[in-house]
Amino acid sequence: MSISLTTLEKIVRDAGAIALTHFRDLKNLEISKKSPRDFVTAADVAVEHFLQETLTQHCPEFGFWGEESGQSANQNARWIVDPIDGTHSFSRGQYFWGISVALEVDGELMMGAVYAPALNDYYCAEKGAGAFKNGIPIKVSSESKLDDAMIGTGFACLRSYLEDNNLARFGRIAQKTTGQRRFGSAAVDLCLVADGQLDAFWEQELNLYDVAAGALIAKEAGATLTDFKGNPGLFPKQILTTNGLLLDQILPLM
Ligand code: 2AM
Ligand code: CA
Repeated sequence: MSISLTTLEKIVRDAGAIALTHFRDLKNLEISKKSPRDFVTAADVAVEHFLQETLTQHCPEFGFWGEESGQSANQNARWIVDPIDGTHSFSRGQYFWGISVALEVDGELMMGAVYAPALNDYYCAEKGAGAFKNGIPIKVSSESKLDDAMIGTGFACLRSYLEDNNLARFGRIAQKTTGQRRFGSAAVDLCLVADGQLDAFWEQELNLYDVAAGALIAKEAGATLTDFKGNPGLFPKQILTTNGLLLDQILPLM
C-alpha cells in the first residue's frame, strides 16, 4: 500500500473543508439536475476534482472512479469516490452527508474513509485493522432483539421510479422495531451501523461509490453485509448490513 491512513485522512479532511465552504454559502450554490430527481452541485464537482488530483498525485499507480467524472484507466487498483453522498441533504442545509473514499485492489476493499464534515465525524478503516471514528475504535451494537432495534433505510429507489420501491418492506420491518431513521446518505448510514447508532440498515439501487467505503468500515466494526436473501458480500443494488445479532430476525421480513 503506498498511502497511509494518516495521509488519506489529511486529503479527505481537506476535501471536507472545500465542501464546507459551499455548505456555509448555500444561497450562492449552483445546483443542477443530472436526471429528474438527481441533483449535482458545484460542491460535488469541486470536491471530486480535488480528490482526483490529489489522490492521483500521491498514488499515480491507482485508477480513479468518481460519481461525477466516471472511470479512468487502471480499474484493477482504484479509488472509488463519492464526493458528496447525500447531495440533496447537503443542498438543503441538513447535516447528514459525507465524502466517501475507498481504495479497492483486485476487487477487494483495502481502505475506506467517510467524512461527515457538518457532524464533525471522520470514520475510517483498513482491511483487517478495525474501524475508527475520530481516531477511536468503534464496533457494532449489541442489540439482539428486533423489537428493541433502531433501523435505518433509504429510498433511492423512489428517485429511480422503481416499482419495487422499498415502501412495503419498510412497512413490514418498521412495525417490528422501536426506532426508524432515514438519514439520506448511505455512506453515513453504514458508518452509523459501524458505530452502533443504528442496529441495521438496508437500501436498494445504490452504486458502488455510495457504499464502498462505508461497507469496509461497517465490516471492520463487526457488521454483516449481505443481499436481501442473506448471501454474504457487498451488493449495492440490494445492501443489508446488520450488527450480526439481528440478521436472522430481519431476513424473513426483507
Ligand atoms: P447521492 O446523494 O450521492 O445522490 C440516499 O437514499 C442514497 O441514495 C444516497 O447514497 C444517494 O446518493 C443515493 N441516491 C439518490 N438518488 C439516487 C438515484 N436516483 N439512483 C441511485 N442512487 C441514488
Ligand atoms: Ca452517492
